[in-house]
Amino acid sequence: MKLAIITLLLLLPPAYNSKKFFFPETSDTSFVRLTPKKPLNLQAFTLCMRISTELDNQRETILFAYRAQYFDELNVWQENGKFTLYLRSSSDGALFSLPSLSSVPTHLCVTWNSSTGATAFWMNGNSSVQTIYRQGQSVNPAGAIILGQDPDSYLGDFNIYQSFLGNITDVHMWDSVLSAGQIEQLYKKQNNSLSGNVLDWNSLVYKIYGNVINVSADV
Ligand SMILES: *[C@@H]1O[C@H](CO)[C@@H](O)[C@H](O)[C@H]1NC(C)=O
Ligand SMILES: *[C@@H]1O[C@H](CO)[C@@H](O)[C@H](O)[C@H]1NC(C)=O
Ligand SMILES: *[C@@H]1O[C@H](CO)[C@@H](O)[C@H](O)[C@H]1NC(C)=O
Ligand SMILES: *[C@@H]1O[C@H](CO)[C@@H](O)[C@H](O)[C@H]1NC(C)=O
Ligand SMILES: *[C@@H]1O[C@H](CO)[C@@H](O)[C@H](O)[C@H]1NC(C)=O
Ligand SMILES: [Ca+2]
Repeated sequence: MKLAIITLLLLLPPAYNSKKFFFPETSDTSFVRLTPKKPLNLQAFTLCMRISTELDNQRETILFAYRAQYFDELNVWQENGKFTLYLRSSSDGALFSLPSLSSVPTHLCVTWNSSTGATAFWMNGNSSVQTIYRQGQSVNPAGAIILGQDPDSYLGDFNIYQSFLGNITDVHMWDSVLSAGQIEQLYKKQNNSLSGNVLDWNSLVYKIYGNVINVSADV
């Protein structure tokens, strides 16, 4: 019996990296900087993460910020009851009406393809409507990726009223648009080999600034 259990344990695939980033308070100082596996020189992307928060959906809440010296290159928000993607802009975004984030973890993805401009949000494996946004544009390298704060300058000028509070895990980013089936597999944690080629949660390189706790537990 014991041997059978040990054998079973040995045969199991390596466990997912189950840590999460816990942002225990709103602040204008705490954040996590992520180092991508390759520069964000993107003509398309899929960005996914699992998020839980008790923040009100009307509040401007930054979910992902990638900023270069002079521009917000790629920002994702929950604000005014909507989800928004901004590419090279802080004011002209693509807006999506979707159920709000809550204390129950939500699997959220954003997909964008420059050649068509097709943009969509995916919530728990379900796609939003598609809109056309920033067709022909690209995302430029030489920025910094931040979770927890919206930088109004390079790595600075944070605003406590836009900061994130709650938990973020399973952050992955690809330089391509994943299929609906792949996004569903990610949501259901079905496929261990679906790891981002720009950001890979299973081998994430990051640095914590301030009061963010990397909790080793399932969300
Ligand atoms: C975030 O994680 C912490 C630590 O596990 C937990 O105490 C807290 O309730 C979580 N908050 C949300 C909104 O998920
Ligand atoms: C939306 O997601 C739910 C839960 O995963 C699933 O049962 C349902 O079939 C999905 N709907 C569509 C239109 O994909
Ligand atoms: C973008 O969309 C075009 C047209 O549908 C498709 O040919 C191309 O493969 C897509 N690019 C990516 C990176 O998914
Ligand atoms: C898991 O993902 C990999 C990489 O995308 C893919 O090649 C493989 O077919 C997937 N496996 C299943 C069972 O869907
Ligand atoms: C959390 O961060 C500390 C310090 O960087 C590190 O030693 C520890 O391994 C991390 N824990 C997890 C679960 O990643
Ligand atoms: Ca701001």
